[in-house]
Amino acid sequence: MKAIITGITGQDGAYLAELLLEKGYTVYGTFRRTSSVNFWRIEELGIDKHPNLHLVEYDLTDLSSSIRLIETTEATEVYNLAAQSFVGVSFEQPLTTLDITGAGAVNLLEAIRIVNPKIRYYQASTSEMFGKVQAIPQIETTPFYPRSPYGVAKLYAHWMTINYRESYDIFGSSGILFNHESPLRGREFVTRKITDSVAKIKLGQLDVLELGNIDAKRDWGFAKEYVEGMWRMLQADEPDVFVLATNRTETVRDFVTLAFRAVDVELVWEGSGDREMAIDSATGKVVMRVNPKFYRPAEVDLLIGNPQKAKEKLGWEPKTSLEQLCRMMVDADLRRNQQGFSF
Ligand code: NDP
Ligand code: GDR
Repeated sequence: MKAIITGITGQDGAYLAELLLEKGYTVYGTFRRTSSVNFWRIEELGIDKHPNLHLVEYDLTDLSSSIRLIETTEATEVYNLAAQSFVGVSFEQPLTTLDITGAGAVNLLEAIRIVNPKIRYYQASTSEMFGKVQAIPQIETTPFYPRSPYGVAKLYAHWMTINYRESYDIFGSSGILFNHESPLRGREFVTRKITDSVAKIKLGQLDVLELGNIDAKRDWGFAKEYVEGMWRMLQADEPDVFVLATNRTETVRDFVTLAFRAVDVELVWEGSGDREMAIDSATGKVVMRVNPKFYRPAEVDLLIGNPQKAKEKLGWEPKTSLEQLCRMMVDADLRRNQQGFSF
């Protein structure tokens, strides 16, 4: 059992590598050449020196590099997790996002078609493809309406995966994953930005957390459980499309409340719109305020997914509640900030 994971330096790549190593796979995890590569996630999981983990330099935008990767590793499963995955940045860098997040997937599909069409391929699709949602909750057959260059690029990769399945009989499955978070989440994403800031405020290292649209509603699950779903998709008899989600949605504001509650701070909310803020009820200090600089040109207002198909066909279901997830993230950030480092 040999698997390639593109994007092993990311949140999901690290958890998936841990899972596959536990299952006895040899894992080829790809990373990009940068001036200082950061392996903090696989180090935190304690798998960076695992004898069956091979770190391979690779860029998804390079077809020849993709062909070599498939050829030299002789992998039987490919999990394409690499992406420019930050929605906010995709508005500033739409073409780079298209190259990596959209066309990059086709480099891998082409390499599979050329080198070994028997390889099973997982595409990291996203609830961002539903964008301006056409139904509540969203399921596999809900029409798509992406609202960002990221969402549009992911939709292209999603359909190309289906196209390669139908045209060349390649086992390509897409997981339409709703937001999934963890202590390994990047700090640019809202949940981790919140938990890291709450930890810093608790420790007296920061005064106030600034956020953009706190009315946005998201369906947040625990990343470690979602990578198990990815693996199950590639063990199924047939390639398919599956939604992984919790079927619960909350606002960013609710997540802020939960995170402060995890450090025993109850909030009082004041103002509205651009002037909304949250005050520590015990001290009277402003600990969160809205800053319009974090607004996006177009927003996804509400996401909530029904994972019934994954439950029935893959036996997958989420287990960790949002309260548990939030507390786990705040605890990890308290520990890291106490120790004086936080990635
Ligand atoms: P991260 O942003 O944490 O990780 C993305 C990974 O892609 C990093 O390892 C990054 O490397 C790598 N990468 C970026 N550009 C390239 C490139 N040109 N060539 C090779 N590797 C590259 O994302 P997540 O782990 O959160 O998500 C994994 C995948 O799932 C992504 O495709 C994301 O879009 C998708 N997804 C995520 C969801 C979520 O809620 N987390 C929900 C639905 C889909 P580097 O460290 O060098 O930047
Ligand atoms: P999202 O995640 O765009 O859903 O994409 P993100 O955490 O960035 O935003 C969630 C919501 O929070 C609002 N928001 C802020 N977001 C950030 N990052 N920073 C802020 O200060 C802030 N204030 C409010 C956003 O406007 C948004 O509505 C994530 C990524 O992992 C994608 O790769 C993935 O495909 C989707 O989840 C599912």
